[in-house]
Amino acid sequence: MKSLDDRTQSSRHAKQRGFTLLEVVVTVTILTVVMGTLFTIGMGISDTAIIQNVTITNSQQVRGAMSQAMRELRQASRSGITGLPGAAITYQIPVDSDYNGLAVDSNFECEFGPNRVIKRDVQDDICGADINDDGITERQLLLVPLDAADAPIVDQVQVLIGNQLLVDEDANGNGTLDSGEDTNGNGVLDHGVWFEWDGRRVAITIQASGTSRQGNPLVSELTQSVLPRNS
Ligand SMILES: [Ca+2]
Ligand SMILES: [Ca+2]
Ligand SMILES: [Ca+2]
Ligand SMILES: [Ca+2]
Repeated sequence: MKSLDDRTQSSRHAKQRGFTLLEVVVTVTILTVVMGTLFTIGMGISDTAIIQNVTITNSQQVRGAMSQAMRELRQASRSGITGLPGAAITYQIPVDSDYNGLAVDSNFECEFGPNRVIKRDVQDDICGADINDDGITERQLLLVPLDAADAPIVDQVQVLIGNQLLVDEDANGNGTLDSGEDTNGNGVLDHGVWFEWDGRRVAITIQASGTSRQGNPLVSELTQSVLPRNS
């Protein structure tokens, strides 16, 4: 026969076991909720970090490319600029053609070198696709110096945007926004790179793009205008 103490102890053990089970259930429930919340917050922070990284990278690429394009076109002779409005610009910059130590001739006229082109690395009537042979075409912006015969000098090609240039939305090349062409959903026909006259200045637009984890397009865009020489 159990003593009073034994019964009390046994009852306490039973209570302890029951309470432990209840604790486990409650703990598991709380942990599930907490883990779910932390996971959601974590995903949110991670998404924000990805968006920030892509946006920062895009805008750095755009600003770098813009700075190089502006530096080139600020030196360019206005009369030699062709291709506007368009996705490629051809121009000449001063060189010392007669080797007198200055980019002017004996009459103090500016001496300009052969044509140079800023363009997407795709095939056109200037050169074939992937002229710098790095496997990247559509999403790369290049500065291509040409020789006196207008042939590209491949080993002098400069990469302005490595692999983030927004793909030209005008897939059918008709100059208008057609069904299915608005890849970034902004209702505007975007070209990735575009040059046009803004009075006597050249307006340059460069757009870089990346994607969020959900595949949404993230585009950084910059438009600046530059006054060429003799304007
Ligand atoms: Ca000279
Ligand atoms: Ca390339
Ligand atoms: Ca179109
Ligand atoms: Ca668009």
